Amino acid sequence: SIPTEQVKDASLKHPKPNTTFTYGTAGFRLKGDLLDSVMYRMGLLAVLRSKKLNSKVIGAMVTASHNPDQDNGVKLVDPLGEMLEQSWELHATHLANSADVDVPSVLASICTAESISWSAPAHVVVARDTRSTGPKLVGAFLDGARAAGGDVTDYGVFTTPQLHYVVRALNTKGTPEAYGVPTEEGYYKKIGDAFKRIMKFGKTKFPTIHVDGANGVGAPKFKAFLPYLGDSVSFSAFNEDITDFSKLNNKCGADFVKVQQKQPENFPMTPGTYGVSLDGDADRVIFYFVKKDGTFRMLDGDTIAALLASTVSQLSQLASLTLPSGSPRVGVVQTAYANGASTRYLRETVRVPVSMVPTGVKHLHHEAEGFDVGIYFEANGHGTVLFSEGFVKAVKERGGKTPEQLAALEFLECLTDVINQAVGDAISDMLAVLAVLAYKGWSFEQWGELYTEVPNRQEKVKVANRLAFKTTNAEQELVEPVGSQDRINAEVAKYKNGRSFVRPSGTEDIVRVYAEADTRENCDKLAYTVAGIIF
Ligand code: 16G
Ligand code: ZN
Repeated sequence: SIPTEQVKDASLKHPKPNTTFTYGTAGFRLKGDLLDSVMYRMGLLAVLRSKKLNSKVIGAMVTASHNPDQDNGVKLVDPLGEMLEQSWELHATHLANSADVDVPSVLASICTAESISWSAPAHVVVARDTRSTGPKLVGAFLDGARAAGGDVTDYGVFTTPQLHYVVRALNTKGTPEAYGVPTEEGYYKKIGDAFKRIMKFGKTKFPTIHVDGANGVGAPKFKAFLPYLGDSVSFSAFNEDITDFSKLNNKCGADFVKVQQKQPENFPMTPGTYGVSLDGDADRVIFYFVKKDGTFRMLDGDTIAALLASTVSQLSQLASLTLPSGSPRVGVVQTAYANGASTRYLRETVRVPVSMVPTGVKHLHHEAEGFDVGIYFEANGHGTVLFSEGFVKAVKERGGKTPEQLAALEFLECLTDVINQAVGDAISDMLAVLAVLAYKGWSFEQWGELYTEVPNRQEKVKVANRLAFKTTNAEQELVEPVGSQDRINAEVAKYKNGRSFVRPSGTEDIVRVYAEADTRENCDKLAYTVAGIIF
C-alpha cells in the first residue's frame, strides 16, 4: 500500500503556496518559484500513471516553452509520447490543490478511482529545458517519484520533443513498433541518418540556413545534432546564449517572429538569407526570408502543412500507393487560427480533407490519428505528421515499378523517419521541410507562392471575466455571452473573405480576437469592431 508516512514527510518539505493550480492546455504553467509543490506532486502522480498503465514509462517535461525565464511549467507525457490522457488532468489538478497533509489520502482516492494496484512497479523519466528554476524543480519532481517508490531517470537538459522521443522509444523497445534507441544520441542518429538518405534526392542548393535558437535549449541541442546531418545543407546558429537567462525567448524565437511578423534581433538577414526560428523548448518552428525588394516574408505552420500535404498526396499518387484499405487517406488538421487561404488551398487545390479542432496539441494529435497520413500544424509552428502502420508498411514494400515510383516510395519512407511522430519537433520539422523543398527543387520563395495569405490580425482583450466566454464548433463561434456571435456575424458579413472569432485564452487571463479580410485595412477594422463588441 501507499508509503503514507514517507509521502507525508516529503510533502511537508514541498509545501503548497496559497495559489490555485490548473492543469491546462500545456500542463501547469506559472512563475517558476511557485511550482515546487506542484513538481513534487507530479512526481507522485507520474508514478501512479505508470502503475496504472502496466509499468509503462511515463515522462515529465519541465518547461514554459516560448515564455520568459521566470515562468516554468510541467507536463506529463503518456507512453507513446502523447500528452497525458485528459481524464487524468483532473487528478493532476486535484492533487496539486490539496493541503499538504492530505496528499497521501488524495493519492489513495486516485488509486481507488483508477483501480491501481500499488504493488505494480513504476518507471518515470524527467527532463527540463534551460530555465534557471529547472534544476530545483526537477529535484522536487524526483523527491515525489522516489517517495512513491518509483524508479526514476533524470535525462537532464532536453528539448521537449527529445523527451517525448525517449518516452516512446523506451516503451516500444524490442517490439515491431520500436521507435529508436532511447538516448539523446539515438535520437540524433535516427533522424540524422534518415535526413542524409533523403537529401540524396535533393535538387536545391540552399544558401546557408540561419537558425535562431531563441537562447534556449534548442541552441545547444541543434549544435549537438549538426555532426549527424551530413553536409548537404550548411547551417549557421544564432541566439545561442543559454547562460544569460534574461535572453531566453527575448526578441527572438518562433513566437516572437510569428507574433511580431519580423525577424529576431541579433540575426543577420539580407535579401536571399533563409531564417528558421525555434521556440524556447524547440517544439515550434517558423521559417522566413527577405525578398529581393527588402520585405520580410514569413512561412508559418499553415505553410508547412500546405507543403507537406501537397507533397505527400502527390507522391502517393505518383507511386500509385495502395493500402489494404485502398488509397491512403491523407488529411490535415488545423485550428481556427489557420489562415483561410491555407484551408481553401488544401481543400480546393490539394483536395484533401481538413478538420478543424480546438487549440492545443492534444486535440490536433488525436484528430490526426484518424488518417493514414495525418498532418497537423498550428499556425504558430507546432505540428507534425502521423503515419499509420499500414502506410509505413506499404512504402517499405516498394510496390512501385518505374524508377520515379520507386524514388517516390523511398522518399516517403525516409520522411517517416525524419519526422518525429511523437510530438511537434522544431528541428525535425525543419529538416523535413528542407528535404521536401530540395526534392522539389524549390526555394523558400517558391514555397511561399503556394497560396496568398488573407490579411489577418490577432488582438488580446482584457475582460472582467474570460470564463464568461464559451465557444463551440472548434472555437469558431461564441455560445456565451448570448447574442455576441450574431453581432460578430453581422460585422463579418460586411467583408469579402471575412472571418472572425473570439475565444478565451487557455494560458493567459485574456480573450483573443482573430480577424481576417480581403485587405489589411478591412481586417484591422473588423478586428477592432469585434474587440469592441466583446469588451
Ligand atoms: C499551449 C498549447 C499550444 C497552443 C497554445 C494556445 C500544447 C502543448 N501547447 O501552449 O498548442 O497553441 O497553448 O495558447 O498544447 P492560448 O490558449 O493562450 O491561445
Ligand atoms: Zn514550445
